Amino acid sequence: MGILDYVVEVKKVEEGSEVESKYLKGVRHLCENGITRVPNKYILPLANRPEKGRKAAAAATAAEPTLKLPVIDLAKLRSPDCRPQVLETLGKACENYGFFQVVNHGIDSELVSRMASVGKRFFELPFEERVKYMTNDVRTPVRCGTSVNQVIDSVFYWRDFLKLTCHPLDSVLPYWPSSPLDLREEARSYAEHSKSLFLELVEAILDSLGVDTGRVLREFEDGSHLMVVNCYPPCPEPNLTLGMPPHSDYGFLTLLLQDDVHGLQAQCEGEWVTVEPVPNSLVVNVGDHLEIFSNGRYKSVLHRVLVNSTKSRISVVSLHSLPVDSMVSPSPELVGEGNPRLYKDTDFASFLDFMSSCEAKHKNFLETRKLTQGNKKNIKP
Ligand SMILES: O=C(O)CCC(=O)C(=O)O
Repeated sequence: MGILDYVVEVKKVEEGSEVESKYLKGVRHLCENGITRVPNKYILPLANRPEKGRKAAAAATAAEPTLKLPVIDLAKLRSPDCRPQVLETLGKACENYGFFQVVNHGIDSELVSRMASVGKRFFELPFEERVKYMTNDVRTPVRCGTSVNQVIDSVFYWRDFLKLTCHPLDSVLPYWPSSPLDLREEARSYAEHSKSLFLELVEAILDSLGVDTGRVLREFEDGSHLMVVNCYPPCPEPNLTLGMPPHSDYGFLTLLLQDDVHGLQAQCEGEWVTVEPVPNSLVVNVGDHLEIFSNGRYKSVLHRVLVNSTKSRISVVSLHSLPVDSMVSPSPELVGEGNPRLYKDTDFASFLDFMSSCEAKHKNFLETRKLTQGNKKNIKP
């Protein structure tokens, strides 16, 4: 769907209901027009709300159980003496939490701040500027939208997003927003650094799994890379809604830059725990493809985002994986006697189609895993 289709769609909805069209324009637009209650469109059924009985004002504060993620120090990873110990910590983090935190990652803190700042300023642009990039076509190199999948979400989530395809960088760059004026330059530089960091982390992860790195690493160099800037404006009744529903990420690894506002929660031993923002660090989580590749040893864990009543929150998510035309399967080294193959081969493109056709709350890998595990006939020994 192109921009004209989008405008037609907004218009159609407008004719049917002026109220509905407001929601397609995003949460920021809604807030700019002044609201004091959460509209029905965003009110989750009781069972899916952040926490029954949770006080609105206390949303996403230090009163929530918080999680200090295992820390991976890249400076130590690069030191031959310390590397084995760091690889052990990394392996345990991926097995037990599916999440870890990277410090001394080498991405200049000024660049990190400039990226967060330009992302924030994009959402502060007038609606007329942002609407240019609003489309439901998931194949466009730039896409601005709201909720998770605004075409099929029955309940909307309190989140606006800007998605930038980052590979191949030179070809997609001319499509990225030309406003704010520094967006292309900062996002390009951040994307390049994020890719290098991803390659370094993947090499360490393959090492920690005992997998031959050469062949796989070459594939990742040409791998898929999507950057998502998320904006979660303050919400008058944060106990009624979520910024993002429980979901897992489809890729191999996700690198998350979050500002100092609490919001991200990961599922840990059946409980939702808030991931404590740590200055100058990046949060990294295992994606579905790594879970498949590791034959279930590393876990792609459900996570969600809470909103709060006072502060706007910005995050920049970098989703990295294999090339889109590749097949994702358990690594041969990790399948054998005593280690039956747990996942069938997954064609990346169909996986993406499957994901984009699901309602947000079903958009998690556990559903797919149930399908694959239930369908044991298709699982090769
Ligand atoms: O904003 C966050 O902290 C997490 C966002 C997220 O999970 C996503 O974009 O998939």
